[in-house]
Amino acid sequence: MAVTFPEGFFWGGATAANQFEGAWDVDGRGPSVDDHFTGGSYERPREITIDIKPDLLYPNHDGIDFYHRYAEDIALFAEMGFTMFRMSISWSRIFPTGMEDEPNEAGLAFYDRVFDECKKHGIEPLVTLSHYEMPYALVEKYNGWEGRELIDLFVKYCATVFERYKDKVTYWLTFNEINCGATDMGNLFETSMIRGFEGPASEAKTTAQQRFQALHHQFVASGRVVRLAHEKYPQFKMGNMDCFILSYPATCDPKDILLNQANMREMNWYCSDVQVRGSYPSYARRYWREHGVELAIADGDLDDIAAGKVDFYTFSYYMSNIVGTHDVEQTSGNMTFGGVNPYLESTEWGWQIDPDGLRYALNEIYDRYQIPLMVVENGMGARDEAVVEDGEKRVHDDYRIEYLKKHVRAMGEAVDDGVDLIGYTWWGPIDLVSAGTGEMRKRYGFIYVDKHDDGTGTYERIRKDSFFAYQKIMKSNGAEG
Ligand code: BGP
Repeated sequence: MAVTFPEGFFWGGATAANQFEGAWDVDGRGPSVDDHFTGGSYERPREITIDIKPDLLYPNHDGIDFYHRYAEDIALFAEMGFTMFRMSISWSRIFPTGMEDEPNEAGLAFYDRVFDECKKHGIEPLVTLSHYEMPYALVEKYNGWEGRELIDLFVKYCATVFERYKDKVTYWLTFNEINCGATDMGNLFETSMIRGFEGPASEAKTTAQQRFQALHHQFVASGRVVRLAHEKYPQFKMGNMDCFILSYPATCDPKDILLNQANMREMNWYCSDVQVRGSYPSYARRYWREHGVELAIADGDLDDIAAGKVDFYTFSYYMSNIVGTHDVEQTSGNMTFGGVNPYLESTEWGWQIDPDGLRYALNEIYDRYQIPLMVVENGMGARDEAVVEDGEKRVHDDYRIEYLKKHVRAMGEAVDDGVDLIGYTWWGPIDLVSAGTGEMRKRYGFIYVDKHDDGTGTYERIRKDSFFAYQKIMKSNGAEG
């Protein structure tokens, strides 16, 4: 039986400003955190530099030049059949240091052009307000989200873009993968607590106290922003965004079951419990105590969190792993995410491919929250090559088509299970710079971009085989997956 997705289901792709816009110092934009991260590679971690040195490669400075090619790219998305386009606004385009009284008009005008182009093609924008970056000046002054001052500055920025784009954007997400900020894994991007640090990003360390305090500030900021949206713009739909890394217990030893429960709470549930339910979960207190965390909670913070419950839940889903108390072999790759599951295959980067896990995750999330869900990132990074055949450039990426189809089928099963799933945006529908490794050769796109890690390339866009596969899926509303 073919899968049936609901009428009006959103199909599309997801991007982030810092990974693809380029034009990092154009039209008044201030440097963001990500401009201080060098490129990296499979073997070499990205580095953080206090000064931006011209002799090092900063791939995000040019990205894939969406800033100048947005019309061509959105036309390609429309040709594929997108009904939704997830993108982020670069905070430092709007407030170059985050602290100005007045916004930068040229930055605001750029997103007007992008939203107008989407509208022209009948594509609904889904806008992330903060995707792995903030004005770098806020890192220098406040050490990123460790500073409580960030709350007001973020609310000011959001109020500005809400008012400006209120007739063009309905769907908003506050923070990308907010939960990564609590773990060691991604705290540098999410919370940007890197003041004064220089060297390999993997060696920059923060304490649990700093991370959970920074997260608290983000929760309050998110709560205030959602409340503002609900009060002033009732047509807006506000969502959270979590990085869902599903874990299974390695064995049926009850100790493994408990360990997995703790892992799932820390990694996947802590943040969404706060943002969906509007309060800290009951297990938080013990967790804070055992990790030496003493949160400074100001008067009114918990009210802001309570008033800021999101309307829909969104997440990224790439992989699953296992956790256990016995010997568990760890996945290998340049970023590892837990134990090896012998039943699954991995990408070259060690990310274990698990479409059934997506169905399982969707059911678990929906059982817990009972609000509409969107998968706003899912995808497969691979080293694609453009080849010339019959005088035309082509990219054959069957592995990506297989990955896509299996995940679409898994979502169809979840819909059939009763999950209220309303959209799917593939990560990196056009090749862009990898967040984790800072390289171009980890490609996710249905559209190839001729840009390479050695700095060469024409930026030409080429349709991959997967472009046509996704087109078919979207055209048939998931039936031809
Ligand atoms: C998510 C991020 C994205 C994106 C994606 C793929 O965690 O939200 O920004 O980059 O992962 O990760 P990577 O680029 O490291 O392959």
